[in-house]
Amino acid sequence: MAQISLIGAPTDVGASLAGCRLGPGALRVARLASGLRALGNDVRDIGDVAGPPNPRREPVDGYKHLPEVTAWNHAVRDAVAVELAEGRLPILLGGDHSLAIGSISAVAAHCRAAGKKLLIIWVDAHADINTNEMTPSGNIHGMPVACLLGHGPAELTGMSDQVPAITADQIHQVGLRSVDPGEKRFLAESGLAVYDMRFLDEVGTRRAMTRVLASVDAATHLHLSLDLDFVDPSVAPGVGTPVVGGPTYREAHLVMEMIADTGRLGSLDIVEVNTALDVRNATAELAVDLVESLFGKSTLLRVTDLANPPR
Ligand code: B3U
Ligand code: MN
Ligand code: MN
Repeated sequence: MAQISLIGAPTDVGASLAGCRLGPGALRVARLASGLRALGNDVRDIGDVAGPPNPRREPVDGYKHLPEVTAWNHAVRDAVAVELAEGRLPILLGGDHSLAIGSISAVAAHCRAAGKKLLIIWVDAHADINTNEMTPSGNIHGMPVACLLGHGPAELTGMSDQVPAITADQIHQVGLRSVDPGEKRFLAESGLAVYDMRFLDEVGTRRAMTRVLASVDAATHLHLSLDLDFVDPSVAPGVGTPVVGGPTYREAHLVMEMIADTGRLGSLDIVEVNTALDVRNATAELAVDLVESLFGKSTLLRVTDLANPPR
């Protein structure tokens, strides 16, 4: 059982469309806290961090809303750091995916101080590894992975205790199916592990996740960055940049269940739930279902034998 802290960051300053600023409220309405409590966890909702409104300006130097994205990320980084220092498991309720810069910067610094091995699982339809030179949109929610790897404006690359905040071997991406031309090159050059949709189709979700989790041991801190546009839009319609051809409801659950089985989840981002585009809060409810699986909800009582995982 975990001691969980919910941290809301109601903003869409990094996104293409407005609406995911309503994500934290939608996740709370979908009963995230009580769902986690029902599984035996201690849950504290610290409320929402504050930041500037969405000015809806055009990009400057290839970045849309850089000062606002920076301010929100400072608030998120500081709140996540406080909860980690108290030994709690922070769940960031986004908000758009640019907020993972602040969240993961705090997690990376915490892991270095605590002597933990950080592994980030980035579950997304997109690679989010654009720079201001490659971006087709200027939206910073398409850039957090690049910023965490040290490619981006100093305001965003310098959020952790060192630059870069993480190295490419610390991040595995799952579910990609929309990658821009510059991102493809960057991914190839950085050697980042990518389990794209073709890989999931050909090899299967279970075998892909077995590989993702192969290095996990007792010293590992797993961070899951869950962009809801990972799931097929037929199941998760409430996202700003839906991409057809994503995992089904059950395939997405298997990803969560296999992470749960490791017992090593240390922090989580739930991002890009866009209530303005959603259908009867279905995407927020899906997110809560997925998070319940991530925290061990299962149909049957299960005894996980990590030494002898099923092949
Ligand atoms: N790669 C595109 C689209 C995108 C990235 N992340 C989201 N959409 N959510 C971009 O604008 O960088
Ligand atoms: Mn994303
Ligand atoms: Mn995405």
